[in-house]
Amino acid sequence: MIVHEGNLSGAGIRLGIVAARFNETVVRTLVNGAVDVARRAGVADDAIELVWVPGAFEIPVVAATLASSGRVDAVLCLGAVIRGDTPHFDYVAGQAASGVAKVGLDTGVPVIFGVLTTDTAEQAEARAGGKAGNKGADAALAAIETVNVLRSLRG
Ligand code: INI
Repeated sequence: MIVHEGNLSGAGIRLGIVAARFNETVVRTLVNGAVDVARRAGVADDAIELVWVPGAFEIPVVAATLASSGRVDAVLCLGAVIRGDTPHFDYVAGQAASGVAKVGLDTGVPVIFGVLTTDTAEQAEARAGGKAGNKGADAALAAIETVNVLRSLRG
């Protein structure tokens, strides 16, 4: 049996991060969690490129530009869409999710969905360094594992 699994070594991996400024306090915590885990996994400091965008709706177009630049091996998309804040929650969250998925499929570069979609600010805070962990840190690990499993598959 041939089994491919990606390891969690970040050495030699270049990461792009697209972060949405909306709900900035929460998103900065996701960014810090992602950068901290990436560095501890061996990603070099100068191999991380961070781009801020206004809101989650703008993430896909910027993720597409980064993914097709040839400068990064994976793109982490970080944001927080909170239902209580907006009547157009479903549009913003839905477009962010489907746009991010499309960029990954169109470019072949792993694009990780680290956008919180929650009913309340408290739920978002719990997932950004609170009781429910840090989804930015989880996104960084998912990026590294996916890059490594793709390298194994692509030879
Ligand atoms: N953007 C977010 O990232 N999170 C939100 O909760 C949010 N709310 O509540 O509206 C939000 N809206 C802005 C949106 O992403 C775009 O920036 C805006 O519509 C301009 O295109």
